[in-house]
Amino acid sequence: MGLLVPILLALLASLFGGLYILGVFRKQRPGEPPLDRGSIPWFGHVLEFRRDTAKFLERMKQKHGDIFTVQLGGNYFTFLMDPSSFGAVVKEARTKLDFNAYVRKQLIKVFGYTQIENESKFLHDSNNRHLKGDGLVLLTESMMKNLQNLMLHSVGKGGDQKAWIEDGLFMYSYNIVFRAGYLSLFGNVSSREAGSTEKSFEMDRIQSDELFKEFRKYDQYFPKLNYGLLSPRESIEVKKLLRLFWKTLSIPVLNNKDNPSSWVHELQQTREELGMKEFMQDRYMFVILWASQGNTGPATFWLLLYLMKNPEAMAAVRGEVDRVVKESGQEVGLGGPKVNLTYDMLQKTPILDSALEETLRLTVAPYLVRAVMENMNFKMADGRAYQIRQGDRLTLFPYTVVHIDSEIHPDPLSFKYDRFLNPDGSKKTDFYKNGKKLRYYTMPWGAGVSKCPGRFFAMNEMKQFVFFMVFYFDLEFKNPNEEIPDVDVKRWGIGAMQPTRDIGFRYRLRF
Ligand code: HEM
Ligand SMILES: *[C@@H]1O[C@H](CO)[C@@H](O)[C@H](O)[C@H]1NC(C)=O
Ligand SMILES: *[C@@H]1O[C@H](CO)[C@@H](O)[C@H](O)[C@H]1NC(C)=O
Ligand SMILES: CC(=O)N[C@H]1CO[C@H](CO)[C@@H](O)[C@@H]1O
Repeated sequence: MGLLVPILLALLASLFGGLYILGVFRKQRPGEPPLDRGSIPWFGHVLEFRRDTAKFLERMKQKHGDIFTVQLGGNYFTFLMDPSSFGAVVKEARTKLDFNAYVRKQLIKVFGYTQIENESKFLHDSNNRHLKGDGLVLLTESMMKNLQNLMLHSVGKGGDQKAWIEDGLFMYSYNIVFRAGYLSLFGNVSSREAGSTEKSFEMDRIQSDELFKEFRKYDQYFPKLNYGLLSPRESIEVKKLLRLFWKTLSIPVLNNKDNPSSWVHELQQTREELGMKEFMQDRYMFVILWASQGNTGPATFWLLLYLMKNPEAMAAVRGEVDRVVKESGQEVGLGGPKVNLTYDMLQKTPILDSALEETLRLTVAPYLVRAVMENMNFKMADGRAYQIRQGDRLTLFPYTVVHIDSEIHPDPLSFKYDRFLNPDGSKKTDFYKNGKKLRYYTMPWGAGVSKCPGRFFAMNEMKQFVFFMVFYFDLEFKNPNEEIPDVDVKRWGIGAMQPTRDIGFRYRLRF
């Protein structure tokens, strides 16, 4: 009897503790946003959220208004659905809303990588030094050379130069942009090692293609991996892939390459100097490969697809591209030199810029997540204030809230290549909601401290690829009545969306 009471008490305590952890007792306190825990303890709404995030958030918004808290897999996420209030999140101090606290956990879970002290400060320093200004010019030049190698190596080399070549538009775009981007950042096979320059170009083509095939496998597991939903068999497969990437990108291998970018070089150097173990440096190299190559290829696919579907847009972009080449004074023919597509030429393409911005609006859909570091009082643009609890996550999903809001972007699901152009040909930046001009009218790169540092390079890469495609080639759908495919809804929140199926197309030299 004497023992029974403490045992019962302990049981009760652990039962309550368990229920507490499952989130059963959490109630909306006065001043907090509406709370929707969902019907399943701990998991909350995670199934519906995963099935189609955009649809789920639309439903929650109808039900609760423009701020609410939902339970997802043991965590509470507060979604802010009012674009005019985004600035208050983006500009909040790091002591209250921290980006890195969330990223650190994801990096361990998804990439097996443990951050160094002051990781984000070191990253920012390197970004500022090498992804802008002169560093960006160099990277862009590398990208051009690598694109020429991958896309145009057989041009003017005999064979039937006017033959059509068939491929899948998604796989073709993703493959080329991934490989050229990878070679530009991580360096190419040295001619010393290959024996000749010609041979080194060929080895770059072969090795980058092998890497892409493996990367694509990991990429397809990524949504499940990100949510911890892999089956045991898939987990084993993913670990195998990771080991392969770590080997391919290992420090000795990279040290042997020619022309690595100063950005990647410095990121690695910093870690070495701080005494990071070499295996962890290798893992970091894959984090960088993933961040830099996972989105540009898919986004470029959509851009090319929308241009092919919209003859007027295609004609406008092609006219601009032809003019830019002509004005550069280059004589381009089959046997002659390839277009030297310089950084300066890329600054003279407002129509292509607008078509790209429009594509990103329609097809790039990241979440922006911030960890709430202390209880805070959050003020919305219209003056309402809410208590947000420490330990929760404040989240923005600009795709639903900004990109496809019909008040901000009329006829929001249509591709309009000149949506971001003023009548005088300059970049359009004034967009309104409730009569107020918006600072954040499209957000493919995120915002604030976590805003994508690679965006200038990314835009150049995508423009360079499309520039070469429309300048050098006639493009046709295999099926003349081809439709725009649906997006794979499992990828909401990750970045650039991918199509549910590929599109057959063919290309052949224009001249
Ligand atoms: C279309 C192409 C791209 C898109 C749509 C994109 C989008 C994004 C977004 C939305 C974030 C922020 C994530 C967040 O707030 O949680 C991000 C972060 C990042 N991106 Fe990009 N990105 C692209 C290409 C690139 C490229 C080419 C590079 C490198 C050259 C790059 C390097 C990075 C890095 C290093 C971060 C992490 C920043 C940090 O932790 O502070 N991205 N990107
Ligand atoms: C990290 O930053 C803090 C504060 O700026 C500094 O005191 C510390 O030495 C830094 N650590 C490293 C490894 O640089
Ligand atoms: C391409 O143009 C750049 C900038 O004008 C120049 O530095 C470079 O030498 C040119 N490359 C070729 C192959 O003509
Ligand atoms: C495709 C490409 O850019 N190859 C380069 C690799 O590095 C060597 C050595 O610097 C260059 O000569 C190649 O042009």
